[in-house]
Amino acid sequence: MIVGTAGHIDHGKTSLVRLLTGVDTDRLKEEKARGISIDLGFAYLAAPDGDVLGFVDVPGHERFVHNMLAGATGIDFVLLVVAANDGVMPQTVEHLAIVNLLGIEQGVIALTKVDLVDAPRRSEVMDEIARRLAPTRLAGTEIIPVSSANGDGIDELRGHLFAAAKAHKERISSGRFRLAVDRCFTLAGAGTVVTGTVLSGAVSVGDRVVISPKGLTARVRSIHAQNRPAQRGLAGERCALNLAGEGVSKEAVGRGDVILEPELHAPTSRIDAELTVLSSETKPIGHWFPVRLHHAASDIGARVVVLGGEAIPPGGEAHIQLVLEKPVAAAVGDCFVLRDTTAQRTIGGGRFLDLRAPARKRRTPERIAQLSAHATADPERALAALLERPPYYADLACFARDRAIAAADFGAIVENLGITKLAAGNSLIALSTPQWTRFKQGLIAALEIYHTANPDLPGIGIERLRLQIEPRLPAPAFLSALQGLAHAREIALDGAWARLSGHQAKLTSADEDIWYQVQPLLGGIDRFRPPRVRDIAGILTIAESEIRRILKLLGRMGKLDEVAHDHFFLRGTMAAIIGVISDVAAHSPNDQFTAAQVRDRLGTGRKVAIQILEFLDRHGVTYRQNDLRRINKHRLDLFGRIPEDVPEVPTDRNGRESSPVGRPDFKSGRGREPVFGGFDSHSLPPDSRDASS
Ligand SMILES: Nc1nc2c(ncn2[C@@H]2O[C@H](COP(=O)(O)OP(=O)(O)OP(=O)(O)O)[C@@H](O)[C@H]2O)c(=O)[nH]1
Ligand SMILES: [Mg+2]
Repeated sequence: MIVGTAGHIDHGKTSLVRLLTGVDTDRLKEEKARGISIDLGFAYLAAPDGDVLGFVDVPGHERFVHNMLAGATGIDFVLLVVAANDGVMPQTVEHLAIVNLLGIEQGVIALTKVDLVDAPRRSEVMDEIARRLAPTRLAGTEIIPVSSANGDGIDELRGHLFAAAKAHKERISSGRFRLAVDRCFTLAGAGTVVTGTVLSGAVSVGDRVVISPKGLTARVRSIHAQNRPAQRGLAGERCALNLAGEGVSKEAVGRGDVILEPELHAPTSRIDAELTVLSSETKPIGHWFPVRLHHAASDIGARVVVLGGEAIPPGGEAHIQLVLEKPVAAAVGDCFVLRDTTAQRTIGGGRFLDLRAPARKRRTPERIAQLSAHATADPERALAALLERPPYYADLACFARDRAIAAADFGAIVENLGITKLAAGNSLIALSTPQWTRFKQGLIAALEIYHTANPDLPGIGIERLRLQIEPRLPAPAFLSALQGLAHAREIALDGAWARLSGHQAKLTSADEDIWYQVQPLLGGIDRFRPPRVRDIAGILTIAESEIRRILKLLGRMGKLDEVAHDHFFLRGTMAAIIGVISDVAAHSPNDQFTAAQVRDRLGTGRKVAIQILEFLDRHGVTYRQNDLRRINKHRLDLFGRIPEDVPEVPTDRNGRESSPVGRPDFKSGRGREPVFGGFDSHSLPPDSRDASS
C-alpha cells in the first residue's frame, strides 16, 4: 500500500513520516534551510506481517501544490495532517479537494500538535474536520490525535496504518504495465534509474518498455519494488527501474513521463473527459478556458472546450474536451486535476473518457451518446454500449490499448460479447451481432435494388455501395466485410464492383443489336489485330462513345478484354493468343522469347504485339526480364481454355505490319500512339481470378 501525506504547510507531515519510518524525507539543502518541504519525499515502513508500506511525503506550501499533485497520483491511502493549533487552513482544504478529485477513498486524519492545545480546542478542530470531510469520499474517516513532540498517538496511528494495509485490496495487476515517473537520476555503476508508482500491470527484469510520450525504448535491467530488490514490480508498488537504452539518460527522462508496455505508447493531445468544478470557484468555466492539466506526475497547459451548454458553473459537472499544448501518455479512466494558469488555485478535476476525441462534431447528440458509453468503467459493458450506438462499430485494438487491458482479458471480453471482427489495415473493427446482421441485410437489399434498376450493369461500385449501407463502415473495414461475404459466396466481387453472386449483366436489346454487328469485326481472320473503337464506329457509322460504352460493358461481363485504350479483343482470342505464346515459348531456348517472335507468329505488327504482352504482364500471364519474357504456367487459363489447335499465322518475313486481304483499312487506328492507363484492369470476371485476390 502507498500512503500519501496531505495538509497545510508546517502542520507536521514530514515530522510524522519521520516518526513512523525513521526517514527524514526533507533531503534538499533548501528544505533544511527553510524548514519546509519543497519536493516529494519517499520512505518505507515494514509491517509485522512482512508487507511494506510506501510513504510519499508532499509539501504543504501553496507554491508547491504541483509537486503535491505529482505525488498524490497513484496513492492508495491518504494521511491527511491537520495541526490542532491552526485547525483547517487553505491547503488543508485544497489538498482534501485534490485527493477527492483523484478518487482516493481510503485514509486517516492525523490531528497533530495536540500537545499545544487544550481539550476543548482539540474537539472544536475535530468537529471542523468532520464537517469538511462530510461532502467528500473520505466522509466519516477516523481522526487520530497525535503529537510528534511527545509521541502521543503515534503507536495508535501506526497500528491503524498496518490494519489498513492488511485490509487494502491489492490493485488489479492484470492490466498492462504503466508507471508514472516522479524522479530520474544516474546511479554510479548502474546508469539511469527512474522511480515512480506502478499505475497498472506488472513489469519484470528484462522487459522492453517505452518512455512515453517521448517514445524512447529501453530494457529493464533491474527492479527495486517497495525499496527491495525484486524480479517484478506490481501495480500499487513504488518501483525504481534501472533502464538501459539509446538516449535513455537523466536529461531525457523525468517527472511526468510514463513508462509503458510498448503497445500502449500512443500519446494524445485531445481528450474528452468528465469534469467536476469545485464550488470554491467564483466564476463559471467557459469555452476555451486556459488551465494547467495535472495528470499522473505530468503538468501541461491545456484549454477547456465545454461540450454541453455554454459554461460550467461552480460546483457543476459536465463533459469537456481538453486540448493540450503537447501530448501526454494517458489511459481511459485516469483521474486528472485542473488548476489555474498562474498555479494559484485548484479549479476542479475528473476522469478521462476518450483519448481519441474528435476535433469536429464533438458536441453532436451522437458524440455525447458515445461519451456516455465511454464513461462506463467496466470495459465489457462500455464496449457493448459503444457498439449499440452510432456509428455502431469500434476499433478493438484502440479500445484495448487506451484502457490498458491485457490481451487475455480482452479476448474474454470479445468472446463474451460475440462480436464480428473486420480487419482494416492495422486496426480491427468490431460490430455487434445485431448490427452485423443489419449490415448484411442492408447490403443484400441494396444489391437487389441495384440489379433490378440496372440489369445491364455487372454490379455497383464498391465506394458507392459503402455510402448506402448502415452501419456505414470505414472503407478498409467495408472492403474486408465484402471480401468475407464473397468468400462465403453470399455476394461476388468483380474488381471495383460488387454484385449478388447470382447476378449476370444482360445487354439491352438496342445494345445487343449493336454488339451483333460489332462481334464479327472483332473475330474472324483478323482477330489478333481487331479494329479499334474509332475504326468500328467508322465502319458501322455509330458514335464512338456509344461503341466504347458497349465494349466496356462487355469487358466487365468478361466477353472482351481491353488490351490497350479502345482496343478490345474477344476473350476467346486472348485464350488463343496465350496458346500461341506458350507454343512460341516451348520452341525457344530456356522457354524465353522476344516480342518480335510473338509479333511474327501473331502477325500483328510490333506495336500491337507489345501492347498484348504488356497486358499479359499486368495479369501475370507473362514475366518480362529486359527484352525476354517467360510464360507463367499457372496462369495459362486465366482467359479461358486454350484452343487445342494452336493457330499458325502467316508471317511477314520482314516483320512489317502486313495488311492481309479482306482486312478493312483502319488508317485512323494505325500509327496512333497507344494510350496506357485507360484500360480496365478489372475486366476479368471473378471466377477467373485468384480466389485470394
Ligand atoms: N509541538 C509540536 N510541534 C510539531 C509537531 N509536529 C511537527 N511539529 C513542528 O512543526 C514544524 C513543521 O513540521 P513539519 O513536519 O516540517 O511540517 P510539514 O507539514 O512537513 O511542513 P511542509 O512540508 O513544509 O508543508 C517543525 O518545527 C516541527 O518540529 C507536533 O506534533 N507538536
Ligand atoms: Mg514537510
